[in-house]
Amino acid sequence: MAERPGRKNAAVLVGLDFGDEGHGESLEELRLLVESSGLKPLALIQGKRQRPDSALFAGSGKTEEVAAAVREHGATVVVFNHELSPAQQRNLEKKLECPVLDRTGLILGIFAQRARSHEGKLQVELAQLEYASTRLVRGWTHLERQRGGGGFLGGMGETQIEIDRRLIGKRVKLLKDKLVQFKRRRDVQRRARTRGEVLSVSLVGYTNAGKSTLFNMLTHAGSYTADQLFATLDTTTRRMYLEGAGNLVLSDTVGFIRDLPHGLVASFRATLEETVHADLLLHVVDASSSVRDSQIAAVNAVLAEIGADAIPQILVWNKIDLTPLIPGLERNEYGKICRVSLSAKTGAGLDILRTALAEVAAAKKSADTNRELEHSHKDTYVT
Ligand SMILES: Nc1nc2c(ncn2[C@@H]2O[C@H](COP(=O)(O)OP(=O)(O)OP(=O)(O)O)[C@@H](O)[C@H]2O)c(=O)[nH]1
Ligand SMILES: [Mg+2]
Repeated sequence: MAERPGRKNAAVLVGLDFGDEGHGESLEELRLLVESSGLKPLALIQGKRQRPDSALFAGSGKTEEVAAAVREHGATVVVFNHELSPAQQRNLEKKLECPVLDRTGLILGIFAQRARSHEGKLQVELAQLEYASTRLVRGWTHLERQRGGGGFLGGMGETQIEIDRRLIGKRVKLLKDKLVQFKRRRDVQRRARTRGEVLSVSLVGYTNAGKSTLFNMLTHAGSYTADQLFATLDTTTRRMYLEGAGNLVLSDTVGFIRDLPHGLVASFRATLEETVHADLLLHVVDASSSVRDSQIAAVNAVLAEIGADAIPQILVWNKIDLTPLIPGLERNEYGKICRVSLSAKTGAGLDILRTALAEVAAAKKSADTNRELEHSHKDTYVT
């Protein structure tokens, strides 16, 4: 399809209300996602429906409205806040005469722009290929161009629309093999790193919750922080010394989001290994968000998906400087620390978190010592 003359990266957004809770917030999230991808949201078309239209998702009247907005704003792409079937996407592109992105395509595009490490790039490429194998992906071309092309999908669009499935299959296998090698190397590194360390802690949480800001405050490292979604893609691990507890290993990881594309979770499993092997998760929450609870639930759902739901968790209510909350610590009925409230930005409450980490480290140390003692008793008994 020839590119229509229009304003560069101008996007028309479409968000339909199917009666789901948090619809308004999900539109705000869509706007942030679109901005994070480098597109300019110029108009938002809304509507109410019982269920998606099988051919066009939005129904023909609404699709006309979208087409009018595309013409009016000279948009070069339309972004749906939903999952579209390959057929719906194709039909819409034909009707609207411009590329159409769905939510998964949008998130994949952002990930492609952000991936820095070799492993991260392979993981994104794998997810993109698995997504692409079912559909046309013209809408990505704007992202590819920004990224400067490159990679298997570089410049994908008009010429490569008909990608040979066999080729995709081969490439997918190659990528998976390479990722297995990375995983082995990572396992060895982790074992070496955690030897002698007291506690390994992984920061997890919804995207933009403030994980990297907190990571930097705790470790004095220079992790990239930004008011955009998915600022961090690669896991960064640092050692930090904690008074009274010794060395901890702290990891900053990719943020989660509601309905994170399944393929993406699967291909990021390697990066998330640090999380799966952690002794403790610090689940960072933007306490100032009106959808804080659903974000917590979305993060827990992804944790379950990667098999990290049984790891002890402390909720970190961050950004309390934007709320009436004050720094503090809460325990559950068993006396275990379950929540710390702080502001990673102002530093208020950080000392409380450090104390909490020291307490967990001390508890683990004494549990480890007891286990060793038990083992040595057993050895004595056997010999
Ligand atoms: N007001 C306020 N802003 C904060 C606080 N902590 C982080 N931020 C801001 O929130 C935004 C996101 O912070 P990051 O640390 O990049 O968030 P993240 O969780 O690492 O995000 P991703 O890597 O995108 O998943 C940045 O603009 C931070 O400056 C806080 O305690 N208070
Ligand atoms: Mg981050």
